[in-house]
Amino acid sequence: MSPQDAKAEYDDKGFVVLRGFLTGDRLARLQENIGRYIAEIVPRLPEGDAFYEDRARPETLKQLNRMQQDPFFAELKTDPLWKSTAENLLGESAFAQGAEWFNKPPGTEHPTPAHQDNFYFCFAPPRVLTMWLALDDVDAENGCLRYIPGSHLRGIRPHSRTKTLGFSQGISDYGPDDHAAEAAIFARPGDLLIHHGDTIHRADANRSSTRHRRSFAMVFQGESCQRDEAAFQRYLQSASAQHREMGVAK
Ligand SMILES: O=C(O)CCC(=O)C(=O)O
Repeated sequence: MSPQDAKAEYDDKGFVVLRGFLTGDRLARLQENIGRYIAEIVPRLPEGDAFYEDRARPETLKQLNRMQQDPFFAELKTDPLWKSTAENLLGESAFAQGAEWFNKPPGTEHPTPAHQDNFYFCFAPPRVLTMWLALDDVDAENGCLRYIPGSHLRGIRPHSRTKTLGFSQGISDYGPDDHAAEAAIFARPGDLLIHHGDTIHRADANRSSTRHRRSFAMVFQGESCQRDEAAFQRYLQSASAQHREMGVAK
């Protein structure tokens, strides 16, 4: 897809899918470094940087935050391919906040609640986007992302506390009309899903007993973004309260 077409689709729907964004050596290098990070770095991380469905079972690792503490991922934040793609869609110069990894391991009950990322980030103007790269085949069975097209144009919906570690707030009045409007996005390894910070999205649990549903994500914020610090502090306090309740140390 041309950069112009990608921007037109992103502006219209609040998301765009770039098929085969990473292929060959580039995809293999990312996969290798994620494997290395999980094997060598994760065992030494504080609890807040690595979330498990069940900490006693390492195979249930489901989320990695702040991966930019590792030089490979720090460098990826300024990689021209990722950065220029984000800047084209945002329409201004932008920088990456950090790198994250998400999984829905098989055999875990782990849906992603409906939410808008910018409810967490608190940016105005909302010139922020999330780039979510599939690392496995992703479909309805293993919990693909589901977007509501055009929802980025309708503001932030009310959110309330959830019991999902890593997604502490979800849309509180998500209903049948929302479910009916969802676009389910199936993906292959290397496909990139990009969504606007105000786009509503969610994912079901992984219903497969054998397949993982892994992804690598980076959030880019445009230079014009200003944080509403009071709202952001309220969000951080609520996320910390959830972590305390769920027994996750900082
Ligand atoms: O991987 C998921 O299920 C959720 C990811 C997500 O919500 C995000 O990257 O904004």
